[in-house]
Amino acid sequence: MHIGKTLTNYIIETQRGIEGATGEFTGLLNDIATACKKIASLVDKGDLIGVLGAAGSENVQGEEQKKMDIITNEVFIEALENNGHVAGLASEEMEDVYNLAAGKPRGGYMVTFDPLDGSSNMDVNVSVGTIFSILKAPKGVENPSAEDFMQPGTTQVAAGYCLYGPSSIMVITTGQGVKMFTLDRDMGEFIMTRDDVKIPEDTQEFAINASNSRHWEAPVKRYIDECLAGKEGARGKDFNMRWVASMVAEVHRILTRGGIFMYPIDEKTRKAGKEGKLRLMYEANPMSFIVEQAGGASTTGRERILDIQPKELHQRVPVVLGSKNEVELVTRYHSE
Ligand code: AHM
Ligand code: MG
Repeated sequence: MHIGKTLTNYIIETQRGIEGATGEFTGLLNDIATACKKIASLVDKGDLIGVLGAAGSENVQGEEQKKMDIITNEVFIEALENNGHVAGLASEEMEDVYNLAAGKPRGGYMVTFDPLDGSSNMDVNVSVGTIFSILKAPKGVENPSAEDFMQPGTTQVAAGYCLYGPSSIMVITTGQGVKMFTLDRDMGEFIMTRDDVKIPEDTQEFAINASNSRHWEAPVKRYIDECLAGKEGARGKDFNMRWVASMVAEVHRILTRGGIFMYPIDEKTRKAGKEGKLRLMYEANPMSFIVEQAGGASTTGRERILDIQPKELHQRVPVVLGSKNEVELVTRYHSE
């Protein structure tokens, strides 16, 4: 039987093509894959091992933490902090940068991550995911500060997510297209199942949380109204709608069959003094890198997300991503 290329094989091959590569990056991606396999197993066992439900605490952003938010954050740290591949970590679940304990070996990379995105879906047995972004640590820095993480998305060395759904699927970009690997649980390996993933440029499917519609800004309202008007309206075609409330699942659907995903800024968010719902450093940037590498587009509605100069670790941004022609249309409506 043909096994297919493992994630490990793929990473080693990729590294061979990079002059001066030391194996540190290969090691780091392997550490991340190990963390994701562990999380896949925990997600799978769910209630059997008592990991569902609230933890009774809040994260730095004042959001209720699920037990799994805390557990998966620990899994990620443990998998990454001992092998000398990273200089520091930052996560949705931790207020400050996580510096390694004195004496632990340091590496040249920094990782930002959301260990369990869409975690409110855990309790209802709907898909969740892990998102990560890999940056280079500034030369010679052993204990990076938040300031050292303030690099625009264009500087990401790699980004990816692991979707825990009917299958667990790891999606990775190192800036040379997008690859998908499906976890074979019997082998304990991620196996490449799609090479060079491309998002169709056009779509008839949109995803937005419509319960916020009364707060939307005019360009968003215009775009969605036109989708809803269907064949008889300005767009001349019918649209379908989806909302999973798990960004990883939405982006995965878009990579698979196209679509547009929007979590725009609205009046309510503005009044609350926030710049959006999703976080730049460990949600919007890695997903934008993946989507652009797959031929899609990603903006705030007003500017390309990857060009944003970050100001803080937990900065929020509006997100409009997916099929190129639709994202460009929404962005044009914002400029008009
Ligand atoms: P989280 O990181 O706290 O899980 O929040 C991010 C999630 C995204 O995955 C999803 O797109 C969005 O929040 C859903 O928000 P809403 O509950 O407003 O529909
Ligand atoms: Mg999240």
